[in-house]
Amino acid sequence: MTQNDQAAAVSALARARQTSSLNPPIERDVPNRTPPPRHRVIIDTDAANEADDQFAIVHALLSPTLDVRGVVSAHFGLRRSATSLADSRAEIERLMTLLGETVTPVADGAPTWIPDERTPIDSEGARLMIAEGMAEHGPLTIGVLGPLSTVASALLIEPRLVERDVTVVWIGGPPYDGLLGRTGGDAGIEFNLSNDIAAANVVLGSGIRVVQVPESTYRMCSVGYHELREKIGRSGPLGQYLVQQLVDWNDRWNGEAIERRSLGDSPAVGLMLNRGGGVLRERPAPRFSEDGSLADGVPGRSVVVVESFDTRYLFEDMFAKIRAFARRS
Ligand SMILES: [Ca+2]
Repeated sequence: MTQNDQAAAVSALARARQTSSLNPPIERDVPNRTPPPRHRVIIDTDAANEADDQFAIVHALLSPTLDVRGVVSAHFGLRRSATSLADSRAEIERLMTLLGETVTPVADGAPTWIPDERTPIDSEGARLMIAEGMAEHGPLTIGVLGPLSTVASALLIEPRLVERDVTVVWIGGPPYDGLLGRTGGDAGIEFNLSNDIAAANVVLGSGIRVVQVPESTYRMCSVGYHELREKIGRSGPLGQYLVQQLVDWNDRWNGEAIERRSLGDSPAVGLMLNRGGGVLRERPAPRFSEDGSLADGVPGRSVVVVESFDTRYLFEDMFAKIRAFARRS
């Protein structure tokens, strides 16, 4: 067989494979007749808890393929503030002002943790989640950057949400498989979990689709002061605010010299923009014990755990959008 004969045989084989029953055309092989709809999302955020929610909120609101149906304020317990829900609301509104954003609804979520696993706290934010989740408008993703109090309340008020095409992306929970937490456990329960363990058990046991970004993954999102200043430090009032509030937070709360922070809430927005950017593993959904440790969950329930995320894409996309916003402002 000559080289030409070999090439022809390989080409014929490739064509045969493409048209065989093993590789038939699928829905995606048909060209778009109309532009695909934007992704419907809700951001649920304890925005004033520290300095990373701000970046995720801004990233979502500057992303043209995301249809942000609302931003819901969340509490962050009592450890750093007695008015955490109001603090989060004020921080969201500060960002909305910097963005010149007047259309996206802002709603208060649950002001504290739920009393137990059967008792919701009604709120404007829970009602927004129910209305959007029950609407006949296609998939909805709720990105939760703090405790699960409001989502759990929405599920307890309207259990039919689990039958809808709703995905909860949650930033929180301890590492799996014996991996150590941030300080090897000295810091206590993972922060977002600690602010409502009952709510986490409600949501993971409910049957709603959950994509979880545990601490071992969200810690891998650090940015340094120098990088932030180079990338967005001169990007108008919004860029300046994002950098300065992060430095200020570290100065106020960090007990050791530091020049970086993990933007750990950002993977939730990354997963909305690029689900394929995560390394995912489906595993049985756990329950969380009172001390925050992992225990066996409801049989048959599963959770998709994000084990790593494409942070090069995530942060370059965010920086570019903030710079572009500054140029057109
Ligand atoms: Ca947060």
